[in-house]
Amino acid sequence: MDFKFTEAQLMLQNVAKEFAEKEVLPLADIIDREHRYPAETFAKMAEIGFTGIGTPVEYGGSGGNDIDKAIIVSELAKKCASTAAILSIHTIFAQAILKFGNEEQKKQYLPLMAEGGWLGAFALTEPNAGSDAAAARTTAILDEATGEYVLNGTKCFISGGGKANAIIVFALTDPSKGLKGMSGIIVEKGTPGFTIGKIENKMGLHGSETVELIFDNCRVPKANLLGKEGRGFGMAMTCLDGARIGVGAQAVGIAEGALEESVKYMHERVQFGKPIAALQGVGWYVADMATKIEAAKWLVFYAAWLKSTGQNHTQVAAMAKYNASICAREVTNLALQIHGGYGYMNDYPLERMYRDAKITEIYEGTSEIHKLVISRSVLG
Ligand code: COS
Repeated sequence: MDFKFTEAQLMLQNVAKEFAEKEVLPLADIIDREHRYPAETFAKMAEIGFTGIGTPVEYGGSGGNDIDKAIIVSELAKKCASTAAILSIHTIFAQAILKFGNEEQKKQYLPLMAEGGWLGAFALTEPNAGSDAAAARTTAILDEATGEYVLNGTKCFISGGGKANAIIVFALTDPSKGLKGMSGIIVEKGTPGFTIGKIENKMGLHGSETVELIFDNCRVPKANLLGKEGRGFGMAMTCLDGARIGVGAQAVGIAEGALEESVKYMHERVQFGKPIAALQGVGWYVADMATKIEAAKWLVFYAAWLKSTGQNHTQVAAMAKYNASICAREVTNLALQIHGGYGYMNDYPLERMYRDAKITEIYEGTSEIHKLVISRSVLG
């Protein structure tokens, strides 16, 4: 067993830490208050190679694996959960193309996504198909005459969907077969018949836009089919297994950021004639926070290690995300409590962290879905 990051991973962590401090933190409150997508930060993440993390160098990427990705995402999330989410979700597109795409699709999309000119997204959820993803009803019927899929339906709660240049949309190419008739189709921004609907007004993660996607006789070439027809549901689940590690890393980062803020505050804030760090009761909060974070962190990195070494990671990824998201909620709650009235005001970043933490228990699968995945796996 070896619980140490390699030299290269430690260097990457330092680069990510510096980037988060210098480029991400100054915008964190601004994008939160203005509900604004940080395009300039995304461009800088492209320059530094973060947008190509996990994509092989031969396709324009930076190489690296899921451990590297988790390192970057958690460092970004310490300062700004929105920025971490944008990167994490963007990389799902490339991961799906890498795993299921053909050579033309890899050559066409991976360099664009890795070099950061293009943003990617992933669309599975529908108004009546959230946790029950198999209930999705968007269709993509092949028009044999033109060799195009014709998409009809609505996807909702799609992170980054409004800004994405290309999206993997899961739709029924054979509705009579239910989930066995679902396929992944690549839809590019600007395709006639594809429009952005409602832009959601959310509790947190304001820098990461969440939108509705509307497909109204939207025609895409047959060549945009990802993998084989009818394999879409399994592909979506595989992608979500990876995405859940990303959310886990994001949750760990949010919690670590909240602990850092709390430690700083506890040394500065004087009550009853001494810094509150000297008060045993408050110190116990810190003990709880640090313990929860340590446990959550290593479960996330265990899941990332399983994935990056090609092992089955469905159960551990679900455990890692389930546990880390509880950790993020509980730790940000304690951090806010430590800050007292100041924590409730938006002069301090705690109220943003608290709001941002909550989504980690919901998106890329709710905690209840993870318990379902874990229990099915344990029970056999
Ligand atoms: N990896 C690969 N394939 C998987 C898989 C995984 N992790 N999980 C399930 N599958 C496959 C199964 O093997 C099965 O295929 P076969 O019929 O060929 O055996 C198929 O998918 C159906 O699996 P299952 O019967 O488990 O499907 P359910 O309808 O019971 O749903 C859950 C499974 C609930 C786990 C799924 O719907 C889910 O993850 N829901 C949450 C969705 C979500 O996270 N959304 C977030 C937003 S995405 S924009």
